Amino acid sequence: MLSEKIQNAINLQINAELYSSYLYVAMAMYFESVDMSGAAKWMNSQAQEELVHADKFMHYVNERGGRVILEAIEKPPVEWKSVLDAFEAALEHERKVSSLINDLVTLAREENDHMSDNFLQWYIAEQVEEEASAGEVVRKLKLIGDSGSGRFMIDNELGQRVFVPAAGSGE
Ligand code: OFO
Repeated sequence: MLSEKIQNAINLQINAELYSSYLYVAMAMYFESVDMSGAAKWMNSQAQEELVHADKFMHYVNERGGRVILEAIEKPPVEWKSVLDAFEAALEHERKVSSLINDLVTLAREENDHMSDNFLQWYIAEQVEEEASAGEVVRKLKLIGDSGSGRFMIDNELGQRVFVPAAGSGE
């Protein structure tokens, strides 16, 4: 059985994951508005991953005899200054999520909840990838600068991304 403290904290994290998805859909729509359909596809895949993150937490709460409580999801921004600006915001957001996951692990340890601690390790590993993949796009976008052909090429590359649920997700 989950303690109320852990249950409440995970419910907040479910909201954060759903917001991540909402934010990335908003970014994908911005990319479409500036004719970057590859970047939009990349970000839509990211948005789907976030739904998997939320879903995995929801299943866990239920498995441990807790109750999922869904709160309102905050409205994401509509516009960014540039594609680079949006990806930098995505990277910043992932860093924030990593810190939230770290706090959850700390709480699980304080509560002596080894099951939650073990469960959360999947997210710890996932955040390493999440930060790395957003960071890689930021670096590439900085390299191409204002180059139109560079922008065309990176959009093509980003458009290759296909959503594949990570191993162990959706349990
Ligand atoms: Fe992007 O990792 Fe979940 O929120």
